[in-house]
Amino acid sequence: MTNCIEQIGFLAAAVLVGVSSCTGGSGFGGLGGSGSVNCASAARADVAVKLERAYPNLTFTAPVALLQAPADASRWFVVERAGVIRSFDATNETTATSDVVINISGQVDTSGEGGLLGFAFHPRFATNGEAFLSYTTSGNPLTSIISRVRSVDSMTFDPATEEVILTLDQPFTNHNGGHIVFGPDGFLYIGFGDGGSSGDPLNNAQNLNNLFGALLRIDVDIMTPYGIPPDNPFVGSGGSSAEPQPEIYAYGLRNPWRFSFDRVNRTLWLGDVGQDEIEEVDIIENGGNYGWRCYEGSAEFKLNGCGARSEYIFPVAEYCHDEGNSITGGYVYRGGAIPELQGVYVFGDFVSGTIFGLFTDAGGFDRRVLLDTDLNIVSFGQGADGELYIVDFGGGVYRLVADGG
Ligand SMILES: [Ca+2]
Repeated sequence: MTNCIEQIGFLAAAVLVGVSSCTGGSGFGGLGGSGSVNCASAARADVAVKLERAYPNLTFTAPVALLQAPADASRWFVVERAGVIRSFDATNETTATSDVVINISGQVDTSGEGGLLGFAFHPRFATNGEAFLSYTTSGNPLTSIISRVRSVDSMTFDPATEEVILTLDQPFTNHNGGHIVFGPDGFLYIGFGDGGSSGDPLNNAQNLNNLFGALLRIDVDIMTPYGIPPDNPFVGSGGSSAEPQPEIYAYGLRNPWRFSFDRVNRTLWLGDVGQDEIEEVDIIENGGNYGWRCYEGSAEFKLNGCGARSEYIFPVAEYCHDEGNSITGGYVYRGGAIPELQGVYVFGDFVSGTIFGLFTDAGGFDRRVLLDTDLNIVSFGQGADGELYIVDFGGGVYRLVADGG
């Protein structure tokens, strides 16, 4: 390969499978620009783990997410990119049956990196039957939709119950973000990418007057279509196109691809997909600016109009494109099967298939390789019991287990 193919996230990343590295082409002077990026490959973790195929009789079509309903370990729910959500019996390892929970494929546009990209149960799903969808529909070229659906049987959702609560017209078909998660505070967090193309040509992620390149936080339980949590950084703003958007919780993101809350200490972890050189793990703070298009990871990218370096929050871990090309954020391990991983943030790379662990050490975090796989790791899933699962975009679900051998 002589050119650096622009890295645009989980779908375009598929094109890169088999490309061992990406050479140059970013135009910012390379990793030496800041002198602070450590491109050394991660060492092997001293923890014996392996993957086992979970529910081997089930294969899904372009799955992008895996989750359980709040405090309910009885079933798993799988989000298929084309617009179908399925569920299956989590207690039957040999089950060969999955049931359609909802099918909105007729309104989902999978152009570029589009699709049904996120699904979240309301924290009180057991009593209110509410869940939320995140997908792209046809627009100019795409429009991102966040909507509420309601279940009357705790198992399926009638598309006729859908209530759109937020829309965002996408200028390009890539970098749609799309992950949605309820926080331990009961608010809905929504990740949106920078709007797409390459290098954030519209300067969206640093612009507070739009919702691109940001993590949003809204209250779906008050007002219509939603309210703004009182401690959002721009609460009180009118929210016109000339003002900061009150939904923004954090910004300066390129394409947040999966984020999660540590279920013990509530830390919010996020994987932000890089441009040509660097993939990053961020710990998200209220009001934080995570740097993109001024910085890619810790490296300078395009500094025109940017503030002092101290105004940005830099990754707690990053890796260069010799180790992978598209980060997939995971979870802090809180299961019981692998005691050595307790409290370790586990994440992966869609292209290289590597699974990493971010171990705490005296100086901060130490990124180590847990496993090399040949999977297209598109998401992690966390069971009610805290165990971790890996979703292969090729269709299978895998479980991270101790390697007793
Ligand atoms: Ca960043």
